[in-house]
Amino acid sequence: MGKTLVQKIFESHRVGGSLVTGEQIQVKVDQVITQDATGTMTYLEFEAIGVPRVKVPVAVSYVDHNLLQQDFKNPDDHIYLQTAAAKYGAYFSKPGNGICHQVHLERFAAPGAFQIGTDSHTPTAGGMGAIAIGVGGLDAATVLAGGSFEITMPKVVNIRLTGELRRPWVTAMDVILEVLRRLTVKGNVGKIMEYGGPGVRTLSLTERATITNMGAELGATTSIFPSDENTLAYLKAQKRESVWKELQPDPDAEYDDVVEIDLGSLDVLVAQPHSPDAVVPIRELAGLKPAQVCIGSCTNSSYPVMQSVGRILEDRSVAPHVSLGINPGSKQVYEMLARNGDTASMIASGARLLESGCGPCIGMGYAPASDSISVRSYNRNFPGRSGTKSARVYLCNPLACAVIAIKGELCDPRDTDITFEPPSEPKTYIINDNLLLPPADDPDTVEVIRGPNIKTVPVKEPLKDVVEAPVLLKTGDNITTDDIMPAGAQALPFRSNIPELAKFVYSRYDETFSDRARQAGKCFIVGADNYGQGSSREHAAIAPMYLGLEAVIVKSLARIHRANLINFGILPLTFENPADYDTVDLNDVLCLRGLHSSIVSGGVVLSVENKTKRKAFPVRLDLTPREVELIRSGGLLPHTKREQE
Ligand code: MIC
Ligand code: SF4
Repeated sequence: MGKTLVQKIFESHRVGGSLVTGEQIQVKVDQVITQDATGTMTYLEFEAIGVPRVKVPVAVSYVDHNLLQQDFKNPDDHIYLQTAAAKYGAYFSKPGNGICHQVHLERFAAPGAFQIGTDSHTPTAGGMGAIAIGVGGLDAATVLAGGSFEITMPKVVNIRLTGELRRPWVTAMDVILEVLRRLTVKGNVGKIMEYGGPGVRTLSLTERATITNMGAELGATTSIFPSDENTLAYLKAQKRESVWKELQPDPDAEYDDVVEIDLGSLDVLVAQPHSPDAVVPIRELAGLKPAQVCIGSCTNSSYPVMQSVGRILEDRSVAPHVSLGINPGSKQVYEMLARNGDTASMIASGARLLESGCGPCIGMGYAPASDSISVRSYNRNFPGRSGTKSARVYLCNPLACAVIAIKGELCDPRDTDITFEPPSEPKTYIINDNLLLPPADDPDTVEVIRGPNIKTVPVKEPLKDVVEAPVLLKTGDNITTDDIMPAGAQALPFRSNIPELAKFVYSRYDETFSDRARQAGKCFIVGADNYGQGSSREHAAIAPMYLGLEAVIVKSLARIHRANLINFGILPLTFENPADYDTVDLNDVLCLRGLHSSIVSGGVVLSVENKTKRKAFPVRLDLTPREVELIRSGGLLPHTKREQE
């Protein structure tokens, strides 16, 4: 039987386990990326493991999320990361160099590579033909320290593309919005989306990266494209053709599922508040008036996209009631736009040019006004993520965003009088890596500098035999890690200070949670489907663990959050009978007994006693042998420490 592209790359990196779907596999990792908001914790954990130098061929520590520098906290984190990278053997991408995924695509991503990253949009590099998976910080720290990466071998879904996009106005963003409309944010855990079919060759490398980037919103493990002549053309233009190789699935490869998309049938689409899968044709919402438009983010800020935006804005004006913010994805993109005059067109149109970083995408400044509409070319529109709880965020393609900023209302650009000359793919990119620092040659002379906001990582006690605690929160479906552990300008500076960060846990969702948890000392959270979707931030596990969270009991869990819960010793329980969700109420006292003997690998059913209701209900605990060890130890850090002793 022929092999899928996914199977080929897993096979070439396998160091243990099995390639059979659903079984555990261990792989060696080629590239590890971190960003500042998750990276400080990752490098603190790497230090706690106690290995002197990173043991992967390429590690890159990016700074892109928190660039506000309201006081000493962010710059202290940046200096910690810079000195840690130099000492421990990672490249350091300085603030200003750009968003990790965009820069990584430009300078490091390679076809056939196995990459992990402490950011859920790590799959961007799948556009290059890499397997690139978002993970929690502790999983990355373990790999940096020389460990293999373990994962359940995913299913492979073939997304078969035919036809060609109706350019210029229908873009790669509309492809992924269509995939989200069909497959939704739920039910894709444990799957890799492998793109194929004749439509692939009609998409440029950066268009493919837009699609794999926002594939994160499906909750899938990752997404990948073949590597072909378009991949080569991009790598040549980046003067990196030496890493190119052709990668295709075998013609007789078998997939777990096939989804067909005719690119030629796609319209300009928009995701409505508050979920990336609430997708409709933009024409259905024509006339809605935004107060803000944002163009950029790791999804849509490559040079060809930004150049198109510049051309659309040329000799035109942003509507009086709209504020247009543009954050180009990298210094390379920014410099090229500046040199060819596109930034001048943007500035002249009235756009506000923001730094090259994540910015408004996670509410790091540029928050929209109360109750207003913000239209963004970004990938997430979760409630409150923009920094304004009452704002309503719509997601659509960057060229439509530019037209909307000019017209002052949602519209299909094809229904307007605006035209522009679409640019061709650049033959060469400007290469200037002066913000990308290689690791130090003489690490012994480098001192790692730690500011006062950098605290040690809290560690949980080993698993108790009996856990009794109240339910302090009962949530609905699709809880995001932005609900659990908000980012934004207030909370983000505390990513390396868990005691302070813990005050923000669930603060947007239920502002009493953190205080109630502290008072109770121990607690359970009950949730519904797709609990913990979104970001890779392990802080959504560490900070609740610090507040005494013992277990979540939910209908289903998102992949990265589940791994993070286990890494920090929190039991990820699922209702055996989803209907039991309705029988548990807030403040019910639940009790689990005999955990030491009953937690074994392969799937067990435990009985949860509801002491308040005087009845019991069954829950499932599916753990691999490794995960059983982690849960017993109180998490990965105490486990690793114990193994070293
Ligand atoms: C996001 O888009 O939600 C983030 C902010 O990039 C996160 C990482 C983080 O919380 O630091 C992600 O996607 O993993
Ligand atoms: Fe940054 Fe937004 Fe991309 Fe996350 S989704 S990496 S916050 S630009």
